[in-house]
Amino acid sequence: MARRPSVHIVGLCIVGLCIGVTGILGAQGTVRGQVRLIERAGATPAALGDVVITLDGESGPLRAPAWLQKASVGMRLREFEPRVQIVGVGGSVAYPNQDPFSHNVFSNSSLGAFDLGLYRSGKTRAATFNAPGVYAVYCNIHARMVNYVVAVRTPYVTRARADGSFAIEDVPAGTWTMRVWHERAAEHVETIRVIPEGVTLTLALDARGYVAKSHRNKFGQAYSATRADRY
Ligand SMILES: [Cu+2]
Repeated sequence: MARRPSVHIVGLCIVGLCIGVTGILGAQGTVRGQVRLIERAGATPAALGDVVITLDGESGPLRAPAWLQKASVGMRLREFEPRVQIVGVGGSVAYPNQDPFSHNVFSNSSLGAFDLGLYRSGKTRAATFNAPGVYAVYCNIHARMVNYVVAVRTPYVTRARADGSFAIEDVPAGTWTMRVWHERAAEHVETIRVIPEGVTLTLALDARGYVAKSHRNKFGQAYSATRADRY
């Protein structure tokens, strides 16, 4: 009997703590939606899973969480896998060479060019991405190898699912700048308002202007047709 009051006090303290924490965190909602690409008639359909949706705060940059600071993109069968990789600004992407021959990894992006050099099967080198934005990453030997790194300074980021649906959970209520990117379309930028009840969006990216064209090698020249390593 004598202990009962103290149990009540503990209970009140826990309730008070919860109210306090909720007050600090504020209300949150889920941003969900459906994205599609409007493509030219006859175009090979693009992978909707390569669409990246990012929410940037109006009051300045947020901090990307630890789980976005390290990523890995394999090089296998002369392809980068995955083709699109999200990383936090300041974070790094490792490029393990899983092919039985050498690959190079480079980017001539104005956001931060790099060249990891040529390296053999089983070796891994990593690049760091210090500015937000989309970096096109290539191999100097195999022209068909293409990787896009989307560097973000927010934890509120996701790729769309294969069917184009997406969800970003626990977004603090308020105004956000939403960026929707796919390699075939101009970036879609929209201001959205998140409320605790959540937001549902339907988006269409216009990819009708997309033309598949070859990129240059790391020297700014066309890839040669010879089989020799051009390094
Ligand atoms: Cu290669």
